[in-house]
Amino acid sequence: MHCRLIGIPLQDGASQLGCEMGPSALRVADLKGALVELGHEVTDIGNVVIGDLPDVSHPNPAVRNLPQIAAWTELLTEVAYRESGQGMPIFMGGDHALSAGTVAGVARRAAEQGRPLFVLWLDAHTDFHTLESTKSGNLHGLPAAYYTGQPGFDGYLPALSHPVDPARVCMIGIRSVDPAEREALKQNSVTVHDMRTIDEHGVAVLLRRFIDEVEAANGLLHVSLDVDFLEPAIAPAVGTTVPGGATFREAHLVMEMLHDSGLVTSLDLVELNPFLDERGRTAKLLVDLTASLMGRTVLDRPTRSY
Ligand SMILES: [Mn+2]
Repeated sequence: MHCRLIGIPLQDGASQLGCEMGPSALRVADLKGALVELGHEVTDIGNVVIGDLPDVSHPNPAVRNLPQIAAWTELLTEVAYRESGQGMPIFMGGDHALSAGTVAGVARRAAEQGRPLFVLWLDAHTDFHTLESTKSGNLHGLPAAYYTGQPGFDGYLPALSHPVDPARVCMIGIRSVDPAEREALKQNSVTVHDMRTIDEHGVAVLLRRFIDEVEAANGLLHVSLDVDFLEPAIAPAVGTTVPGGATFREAHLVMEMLHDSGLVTSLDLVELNPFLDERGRTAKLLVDLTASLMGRTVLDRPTRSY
């Protein structure tokens, strides 16, 4: 596999500063080395940066940093489209607002190949707010609504050429949903597995179902991994911790199953805030999880005939 590492020092979508250091922390934790060790070819294209900001504002006074997020979304849509034609892009965030652009870009690539795009959203939150519904005004809470083509973004964020069918989005790890999001999710057919569902069924059963769907449709699979998907005790470096997250074992199982499926074509690593980390342990965990996704296993499991 040819991996393309893309640094996205975006922090304007989050309430706390620090995510702009995310790409640096992932480099220091040697994401590239971990992938090379697995036999992948790796190109780090460096960080991308936005230029001039558009003159745009929204009537909802809570909305923060809209011109910045509009500029990032436009840039990242182009970057994701371009890089997904070169190999497997790994987007090193940066806060989760970046997925508005990365998913839009890989969706354009998928459409060009005549294949449906599926999105696996590993997160504590559904990030399904619109510009009208957000109360915090932090635009990292909107990307899933944007890339599935929910109303209210026209004239504020770049026009979406290829919205993702909400029925092809699966969210796992959810444990914090605002009422407005709950309503919007109900009206769309997004699959949402909260932590209770994971406890009752086990994450493997839920993920297997989704992987089978992607495979049956000959789809491309984009994985968006938010640090707050994980239990805060093992991944403290995030500004939006919610107790009760995925354990170390659950997270690695998800990544190993995704690797076995051979379906993943692009990856976001988002919300890493190194300012909140403890001696780099969250950055190192993200590198290890990415390595699991890209083929690292503890032991080979040969099939025995006896
Ligand atoms: Mn998120």
